[in-house]
Amino acid sequence: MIAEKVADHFKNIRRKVEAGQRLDFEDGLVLYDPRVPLQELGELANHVREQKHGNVAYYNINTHLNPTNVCIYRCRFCAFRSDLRDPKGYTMSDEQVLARGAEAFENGCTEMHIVGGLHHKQPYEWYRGMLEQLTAAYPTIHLKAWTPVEVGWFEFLTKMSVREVLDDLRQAGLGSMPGGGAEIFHSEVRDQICEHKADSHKWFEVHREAHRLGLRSNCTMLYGHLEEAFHRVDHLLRLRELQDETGGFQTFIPLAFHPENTELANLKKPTALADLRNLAVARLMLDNISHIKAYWIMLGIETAQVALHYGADDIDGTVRHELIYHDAGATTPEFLTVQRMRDLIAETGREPVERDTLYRHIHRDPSDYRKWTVGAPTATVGT
Ligand code: V47
Ligand code: SF4
Repeated sequence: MIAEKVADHFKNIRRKVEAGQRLDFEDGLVLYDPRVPLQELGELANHVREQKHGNVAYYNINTHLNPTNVCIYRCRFCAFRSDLRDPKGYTMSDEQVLARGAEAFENGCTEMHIVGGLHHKQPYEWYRGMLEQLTAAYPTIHLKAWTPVEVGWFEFLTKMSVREVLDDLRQAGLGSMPGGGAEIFHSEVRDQICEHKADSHKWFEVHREAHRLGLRSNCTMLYGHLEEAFHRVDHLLRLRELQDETGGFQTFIPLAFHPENTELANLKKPTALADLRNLAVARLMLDNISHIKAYWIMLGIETAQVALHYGADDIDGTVRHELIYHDAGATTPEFLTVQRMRDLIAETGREPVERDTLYRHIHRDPSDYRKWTVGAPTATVGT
């Protein structure tokens, strides 16, 4: 497309967005065209973001738990995984998992984000048991756990259906599902970066079933590796389609590829400009997903701050014990204090609001920060 055509098409996109009309595949390709000025794209995404969320920017108080890094798969973008006998390999005992629960409780966490490798020697009961034990010991902490990759593995281990596995995990304490394992759905790319693990059909089957059971979930897209713009637009449209059907996605998180210590270490990490473009395009294309998350661990604090004016309304949580990005070269701090989190949002002119995993407002007891009450959901999921 010649430059004038791109400019005309972008004008048309602006008219569509202002009229509340849905963007299509061709529009998505134009938004990714570097000739569309990032500043103008950001302004349009910010317009939608403010229509949906006003001046509010969300954060939560959470921690990560990666119970093992031993994994049967070898995704080419992954620096976290390990073999069983590798000195880096670890698998947590029940006591270690519970100690993490105790630490989360002491820190006032409302959420534990639990994902890890697929350990070929650990039974399904180990994975399920940790949800059950954490829920029994710390019932106020929401467990956002496992991706379709793990659920597919549990299906294999137990011979239960996806629905039965999810129902069983829910009874053990599963509160919702994180967005991982999505990578890039298009098989041209997926077959090159994670050929063996859950394919796009499995990923959508698991989220569809989870939504049918009333569980909420998140969704992601890993960008900046072997994919091209049309793979990304295809990815976003597939997510939008499931959201039309179920309304169960809460937030979309674009994930920038970190190449260090991976099989794709020859590639460069995406620039901050690419990060902001991905966030803005997502805000414009995913008209039916409420929240866009600028995951500060991955973006860096400065880009996450700018992102709050490029379509994002959430910067994730205080986070502790993050491994997936730090193993792959992330230089962000290991965690942020609540005050730092609030300050960095306030510095951008946005109003910091603490949320729980389901985007309900959290009101802390001023005399004991480990006690809180929960307000109404901030927005209907799917709007
Ligand atoms: O699926 C793995 C990605 C994901 C690398 O739901 C990498 O709230 C970049 O899904 N460089 C897991 N990305 C993380 C994830 C997530 C993170 C924060 C919040 C939520 C949420 C979900 O991380 C994986 C994969 O796409 N990943 N290795 C890497 N080297
Ligand atoms: Fe295993 Fe997940 Fe890493 Fe793939 S991304 S190798 S499934 S830990």
